[in-house]
Parts: sequence; structure tokens; C-alpha cells
Amino acid sequence: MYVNFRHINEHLDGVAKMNASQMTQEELEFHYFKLHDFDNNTMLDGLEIFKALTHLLPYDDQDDVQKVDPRGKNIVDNVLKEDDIDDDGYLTYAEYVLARRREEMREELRSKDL
Ligand SMILES: [Ca+2]
Ligand SMILES: [Ca+2]
Repeated sequence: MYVNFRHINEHLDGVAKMNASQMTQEELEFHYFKLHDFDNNTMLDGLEIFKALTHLLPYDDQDDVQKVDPRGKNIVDNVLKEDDIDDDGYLTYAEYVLARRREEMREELRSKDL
């Protein structure tokens, strides 16, 4: 799942009133995860994933999400298909972190291609 961490910084600064710039990336990831774990069960369900994905997008990108699927179901399905390792329909923090690492590896590979 693609996450723009600079944007999370801004987001956390505003909403959580934390000094996000002093956090490590891991702390940021954890806060981002907890921020969208509305029922506090340390797992993100489909709705929570959808909120997490759309929450941080600029308005233009939100339009794109709407175009993909008005209910945003496809993007959530894609995230779960790729990142829900034990296939229980929820993204645990461990699965989320693995997904982040995988995305970083992919970005690294992409930048090496250039
Ligand atoms: Ca949850
Ligand atoms: Ca899972």
C-alpha cells in the first residue's frame, strides 16, 4: 500500500497535535496505523483501510479513487489481496509493517532502474 509519509507528518501535526517531525519512521507508521484503527483492536478492517487510504489523498486523487469504484471497494480489495497475509480480511500491524517494507523495496528497485 502506498503511503505518503510527508503528508502523514502534516496530518499528525494538525490532528494529533504531535510533533511528528521528531518521530522515527516506525513511530509514524504506528501512529498512522492506530489513527485509523477506530475500534482499537489493532487490526484494520475494510472500512478502516478505506479511510486510511482516502484520508491522506489530496482532493484530486480522491476523485480518482471515486472513479475507480464509488464505494472504494476495489482499492481495499487490492490492499487485502496483497497485504493480508493470513487472509482473514484484516490487516494487523505486523502485516501493515511488512506491506510498508515491501513497498519500500519496490521503490528502491524502481529508483535503481532509472
Ligand atoms: Ca480495527
Ligand atoms: Ca490478516
